[in-house]
Amino acid sequence: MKLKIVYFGSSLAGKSTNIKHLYSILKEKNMVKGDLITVETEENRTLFVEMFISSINLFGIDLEIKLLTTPGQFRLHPLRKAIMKGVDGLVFVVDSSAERERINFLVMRETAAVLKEMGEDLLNFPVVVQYNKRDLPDAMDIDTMEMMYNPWGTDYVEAVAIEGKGVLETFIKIVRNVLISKNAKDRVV
Ligand SMILES: Nc1nc2c(ncn2[C@@H]2O[C@H](COP(=O)(O)OP(=O)(O)O)[C@@H](O)[C@H]2O)c(=O)[nH]1
Ligand SMILES: [Mg+2]
Repeated sequence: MKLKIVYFGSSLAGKSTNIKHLYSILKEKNMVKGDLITVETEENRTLFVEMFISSINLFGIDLEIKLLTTPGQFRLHPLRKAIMKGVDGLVFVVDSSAERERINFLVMRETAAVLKEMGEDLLNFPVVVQYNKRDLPDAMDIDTMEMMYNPWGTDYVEAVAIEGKGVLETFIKIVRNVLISKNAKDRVV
């Protein structure tokens, strides 16, 4: 089965860090197909899209999973739309820093708008929320962030992506949620 999973979140939340760590974890287990691809989107080299494909058996199912990050910058709306096309599941990487409260929220709203244009409803989409940067001194407490950033009431993972903490757990949880959602849809049909 083929799946497409997109990591979204404000710029600097840790999306690239997640993807790079995940790639090296899975590569070591021979569970990647090809390289980690980095696409430069701006001349100043600060904006990137990363992508790789994992060939993996999870929950007894052979999966080919395409993983992508989407840039946080609002002016990249068209690019974000292209990346989101055909997405099966989303990881919302939240920067735990209190300073990033507003921008985290705006990115969630922007993502909802992108999905809506595609005829999808973010609130009915398979999502995992990752509270990243738990090591920061101004990291907000989880209960507060749950109220702000998890309207789905879905699984969340506490992460320190630079140390690789929570990275694999986040990935496995989103795959699981996508499979559950697909299974539920199949039964309805
Ligand atoms: N303190 C801390 N910094 C992190 C963590 N994860 C990522 N970073 C740093 O945050 C910055 C932005 O990370 P990046 O993955 O490029 O964010 P992106 O813009 O969402 O792709 C980088 O300097 C990372 O090293 C974390 O868990 N804790
Ligand atoms: Mg990045």
